[in-house]
Amino acid sequence: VRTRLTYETRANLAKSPLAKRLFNLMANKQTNLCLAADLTKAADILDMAEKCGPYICLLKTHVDIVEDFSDSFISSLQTLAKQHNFVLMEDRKFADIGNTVSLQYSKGIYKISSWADLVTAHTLPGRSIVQGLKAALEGEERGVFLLAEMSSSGNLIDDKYKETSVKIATEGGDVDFVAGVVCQSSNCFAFPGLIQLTPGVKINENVDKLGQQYQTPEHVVKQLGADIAVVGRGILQASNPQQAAINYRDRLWAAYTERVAK
Ligand code: 5FU
Repeated sequence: VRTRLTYETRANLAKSPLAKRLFNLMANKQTNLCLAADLTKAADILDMAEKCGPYICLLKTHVDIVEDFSDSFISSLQTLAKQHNFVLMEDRKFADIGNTVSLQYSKGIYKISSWADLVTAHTLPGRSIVQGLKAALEGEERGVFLLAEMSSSGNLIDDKYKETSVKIATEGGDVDFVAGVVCQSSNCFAFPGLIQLTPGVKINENVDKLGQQYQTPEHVVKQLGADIAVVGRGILQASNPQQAAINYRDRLWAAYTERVAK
């Protein structure tokens, strides 16, 4: 079972160079925490990246919520990513035809492919979404996480959609571009070379007012099979975000070490 294997072992099984890099980074840095930096001012995101950087493997953005986006914001974020050794993911959730996602990925104001190591995409349009994203690249080392499940209550994803999404992630000529799967369950996929990214993680709450459903760090890692847990408001809205990041990091890492020791 993939969840019993260590991140080091799984790095060697990964087909995506980005998955390999991220698995190794997690093992070396001893963190499986992703910060969802959902803030609307560039300076606030950079401040949070600075404070939480030492404790995260991945920093996830929604760049289209940033009110003062600029190229210098991106270069500062990249500097922090280098300095503190974390990977950048733009949670764009691409969902259109290949030609359109190719343009959305590389053009416009954000030029996502020029800086985001990883992006997310829905599988709704089919396999061509992976091909479309890949077509935008000019030799950069990049990867995509495909959504096979969502954390929101009442989402329309059923078992068939989930299975087919995993097929897109694991079969065909573009699997070296797929670094992982965004999902909520340990039986979602079997291939140990892919990374399971699981959002909807919070220590105290169960839900928010807009459909988000939360589980504890221990539950997502030990029961739901998360390799990386995404935490946003659990850290961002804490009275001391840095201390909260340390706390989440410690609990998530302990859950992982227990999971692989069994
Ligand atoms: F694909 C998904 C999903 O199914 N649920 C999510 O919550 C992505 N997310 C993202 O994780 C969402 O867009 C937020 O950026 C983050 C969760 O933030 P929270 O503040 O921890 O609820």
